[in-house]
Amino acid sequence: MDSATSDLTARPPLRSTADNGLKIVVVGGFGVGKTTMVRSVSDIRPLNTEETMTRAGVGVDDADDVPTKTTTTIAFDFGRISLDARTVLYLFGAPGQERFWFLWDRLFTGTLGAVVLVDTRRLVDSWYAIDRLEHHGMPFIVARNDFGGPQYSADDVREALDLPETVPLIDCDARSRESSKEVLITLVDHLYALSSSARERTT
Ligand SMILES: Nc1nc2c(ncn2[C@@H]2O[C@H](COP(=O)(O)OP(=O)(O)OP(=O)(O)O)[C@@H](O)[C@H]2O)c(=O)[nH]1
Ligand SMILES: [Mg+2]
Repeated sequence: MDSATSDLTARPPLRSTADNGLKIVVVGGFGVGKTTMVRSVSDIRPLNTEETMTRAGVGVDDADDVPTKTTTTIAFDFGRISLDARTVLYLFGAPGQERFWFLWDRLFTGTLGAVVLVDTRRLVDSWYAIDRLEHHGMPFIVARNDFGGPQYSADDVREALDLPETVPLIDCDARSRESSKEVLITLVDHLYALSSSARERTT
């Protein structure tokens, strides 16, 4: 058996009891680890639309802060994870480069919530994502991906991103399946809390 096949069989199939499917997007600036997160957490072999960054992108692709990066997402990433016997998340990773941002509004269609990944070395790159999500009225959480950047306090990050206390902010390592799963659980808990309080207000 080759490694690709064994990799696939190691991933659990979708449970027959799964009847609660939620579409989730992972957004954020260029190179913050969106594709890495979808890859690390997905139960199925993820679909990626990665292309090699060539010299043609110099001056267009802002790769100065991520010098080890050789590919970039040009459409979206797709993965799937079962959180429990009933709940399955369909994960879409957005492309981070500005020239592909026009795809985001389409990706948001039917989405219940979002993870905004941030790199503390480049917090400003996440402003656009937060702005778009607020524009769409879409619930989201913020996850600080660990690139070994400055260890700002949570309050400093909230202030820099103008994040209200009601938006969860957590730390993660997108390369770790467990850590990425924790991010998704935090988002789903947040979505349930929001829908419960909305229900309480209407009763
Ligand atoms: N140190 C560290 N590196 C990471 C982490 N997550 C991702 N990386 C690395 O950062 C680089 C960028 O990761 P990607 O997942 O391609 O980033 P992206 O946000 O999908 O990038 P675009 O789609 O091009 O915007 C890769 O080389 C990853 O290996 C992390 O948590 N820590
Ligand atoms: Mg990507």
